[in-house]
Amino acid sequence: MRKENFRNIAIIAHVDHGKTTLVDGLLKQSGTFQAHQQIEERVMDSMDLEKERGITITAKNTTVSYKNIKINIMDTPGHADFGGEVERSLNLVDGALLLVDSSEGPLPQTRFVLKKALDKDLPIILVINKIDRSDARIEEVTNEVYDLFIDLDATEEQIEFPIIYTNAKEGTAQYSLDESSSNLEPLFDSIIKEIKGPIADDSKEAQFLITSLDYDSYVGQVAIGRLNNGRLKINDSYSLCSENSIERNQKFSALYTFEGLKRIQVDELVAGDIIAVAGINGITIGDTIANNENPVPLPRIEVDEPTVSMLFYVNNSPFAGKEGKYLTTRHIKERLNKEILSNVSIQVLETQRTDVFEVRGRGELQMAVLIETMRREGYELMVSKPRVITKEENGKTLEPMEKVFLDIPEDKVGTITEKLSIRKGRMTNLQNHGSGRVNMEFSIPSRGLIGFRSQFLTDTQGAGIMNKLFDGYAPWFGLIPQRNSGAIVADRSGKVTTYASLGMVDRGELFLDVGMEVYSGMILGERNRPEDLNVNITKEKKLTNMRASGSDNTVNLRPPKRLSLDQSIEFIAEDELVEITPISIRLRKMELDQNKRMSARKKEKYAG
Ligand SMILES: Nc1nc2c(ncn2[C@@H]2O[C@H](COP(=O)(O)OP(=O)(O)OP(=O)(O)O)[C@@H](O)[C@H]2O)c(=O)[nH]1
Ligand SMILES: [Mg+2]
Repeated sequence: MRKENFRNIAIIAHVDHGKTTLVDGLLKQSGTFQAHQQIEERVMDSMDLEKERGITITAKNTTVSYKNIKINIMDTPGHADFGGEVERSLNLVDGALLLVDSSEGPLPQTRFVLKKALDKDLPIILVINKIDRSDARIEEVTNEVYDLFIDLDATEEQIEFPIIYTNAKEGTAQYSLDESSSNLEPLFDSIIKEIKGPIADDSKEAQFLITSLDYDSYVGQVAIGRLNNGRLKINDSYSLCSENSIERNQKFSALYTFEGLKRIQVDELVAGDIIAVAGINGITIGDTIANNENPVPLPRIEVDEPTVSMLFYVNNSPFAGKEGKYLTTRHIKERLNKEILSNVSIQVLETQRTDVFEVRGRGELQMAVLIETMRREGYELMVSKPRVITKEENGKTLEPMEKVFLDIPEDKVGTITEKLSIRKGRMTNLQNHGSGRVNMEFSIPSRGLIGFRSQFLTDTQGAGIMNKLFDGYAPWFGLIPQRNSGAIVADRSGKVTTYASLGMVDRGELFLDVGMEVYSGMILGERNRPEDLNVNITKEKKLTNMRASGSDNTVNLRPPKRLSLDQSIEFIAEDELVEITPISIRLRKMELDQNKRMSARKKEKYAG
């Protein structure tokens, strides 16, 4: 039975193609807000980190009403590291809007999300967005999308997708390019016409698949998902079907349906809707809430496996505990366990050491977001350099591969090709459009890309665009040289002095301001040569050494290069750690003792 008074859709695209902006328009034009209400841009990007980084990190649902039909919309992230969010969102919907930027065309993540949608046999509406761009190439981009469908083995039915042209920023949509439009009605109408209502039956036994978890300070944990069948009533009892067990006689403390950005409390929910419930403890994403007597769980949500891993250490640096609230093994363990309840693409493994946890995810950005979230919550921890997750097959070690797509200025081709080939990248395509920019494609072990982004941005002076796509596994490529510079390391604790910093001007680049406290073994900067350099950065100028007065002032101290969390994670080598507290980000050697580091190096040399 189809419920024609509902539509459940997802908006999917490559990063920045305008999904969240389009949702703003849909919300505004469906009368969700009051006339005088001030609405911020990209209102669905509600997390602080989403606002700061200008990207969507978690998929979120909202609801609009059009011609008496309730449209539930999932806004999904476009960055590859958050692909798991797209995968889980597609479980909730009966169709998808595939957004494509009118100039950029389909990019790697367009391919990833479209493949996932086609695998689920979802009908697609192609939305060519940003038609106002002066460099729009709408016809070509449309053809590229057809090619992509064919390349992904879409069925004939799937390929006959409708096309809508939008300017999400202005909130306009049109059926063809030679008409004008002042609103999104053509898009609303296409959603109603092309995407069918959910197949759901109120009279069947209840089945509610949990696809996301939220926390509310009044009611505690809130579970969100689609009520696939049956009704949920506030006074009835239900079963919670977890991965390995079924708990009966569960009662809700509240039931909710969605309206705009709000949750509305109700006493009863109907099948086909996207809903939320509170009051049931111990829920994990993928669980089903079902009939009490005769529970039938739905298939659990499956997402692609993680590809990178990082070790999270309890902070044992000399400054541990000075700045954070939570730092013990128990704190870190509890926090990570909480994360996996609500984040489908992260895994946490114990290690041989009780104070070290292995965290697995889809990429460095996803890891950085988790770490940044933790530090803002008051945690202190240390993390290692990200590593790729290998597989064993027929006694051979395989490592994850990536396709990298670059769009760079012509004169950078040489530098970038050289840098990528050192990292075992192989060029598979090169197109020079004669516009001064060149498109290149490389096949490269994922390992070779760890820490490459900042290098790439420096080499292209910020004018390069890099996208990547997971591309299966290949036999281990052997040693890939990483950072080829050494670190400047503090040989004692104390405060950074101007005098000592001036002495470093020819040695490399410092990361710390004068006056900052350091400890022995802490990394102060990047050396301009291989091999680490241990220095006394706390040295004061001896009065007896004073030459002509004011000689200090003639040499200007360069401002230090303060590394962000992402840059710090990219920078560190295998034997180094990033120490993170709510206030500071410090880099350090794993082994703080200089003598022990020296003897380890010697041993390595003899062994090698
Ligand atoms: N010119 C123009 N800019 C647009 C349009 N739609 C969105 N943008 C801009 O594109 C940028 C990205 O928009 P978002 O809505 O955040 O894109 P997104 O697809 O949600 O990005 P992620 O969620 O991070 O994948 C913003 O600066 C928008 O203002 C459009 O139709 N025309
Ligand atoms: Mg977004």
